Amino acid sequence: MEILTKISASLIDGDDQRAGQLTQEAIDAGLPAKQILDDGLIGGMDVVGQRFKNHEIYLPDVLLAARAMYAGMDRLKPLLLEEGVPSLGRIVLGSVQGDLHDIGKNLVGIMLRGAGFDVIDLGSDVTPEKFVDAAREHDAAVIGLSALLTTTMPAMKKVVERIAEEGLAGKIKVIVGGAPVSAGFAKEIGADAHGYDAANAVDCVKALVG
Ligand code: B1M
Repeated sequence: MEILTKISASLIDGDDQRAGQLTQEAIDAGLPAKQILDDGLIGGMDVVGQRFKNHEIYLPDVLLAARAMYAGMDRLKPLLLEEGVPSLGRIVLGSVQGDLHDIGKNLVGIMLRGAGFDVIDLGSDVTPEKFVDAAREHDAAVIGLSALLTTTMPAMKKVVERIAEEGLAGKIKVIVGGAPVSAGFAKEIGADAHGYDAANAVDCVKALVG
């Protein structure tokens, strides 16, 4: 679909104004929010990631693309959030220690809120102690961890270990996700679930809270 290709292109160009405008046009044309997100915005970001990996573009270009992604997400947010849904439970969410990537984590937060969860978002670069302290303080049933770097994935294991050290194993469940994180890795570190995308994260958290 042409509009989705244009949205991807605006992201690749790092043009936040255009990304916002085109996303609005797609919404006005009646395209489903999930399709705009997956095939337009995330599709563009995948190309950016590939070009960055191949050294065809540099960090400032990726930052501009992230800004454009947020401009699009801002327009989609009201469509992904449903008002008045009773709370299904509380989840503490964040990007793990050392990781500043927050776009995917924020999408997961939006979708969870949209599904009726009470989300306490701790932001990015969150220490294991902070995750567990916040879960205890807010009486959260689940901690959601996001990592985009292979070097920050071990921080997920530290959160699982910290939960066990504090005698909270089984009481606080852990879901992990992010591009380099697999179901196998989740199992290996003792996490309770792996979400492969934001919608799947919602299904997993629903299953975790019963
Ligand atoms: Co960075 N970066 N980055 N970056 N960046 C990647 C991740 C990279 C793969 C690029 C590449 O080389 N191709 C690479 C990692 C390589 C590796 O570890 N093997 C990389 C690198 C190297 C770096 C730096 C080290 C670069 C440098 O400084 N030299 C640096 C690290 C900074 C740090 O964190 N300490 C860095 C910095 C940045 C920016 C700040 C410029 C920017 C982030 C801006 C921001 O987040 N506010 C950035 C970006 C944008 C990317 C790419 C291009 C895009 C990430 C993204 O937002 N994708 C990325 C390449 C790529 O992934 N294609 C890359 C869109 C987002 C919707 O997808 O986050 O995967 P994602 O989330 C998905 C799923 O994974 C899942 O649901 C989401 C929706 O479907 N999901 C969960 C995510 N979290 C979940 C949690 C769940 C469940 C599902 O449960 C709780």
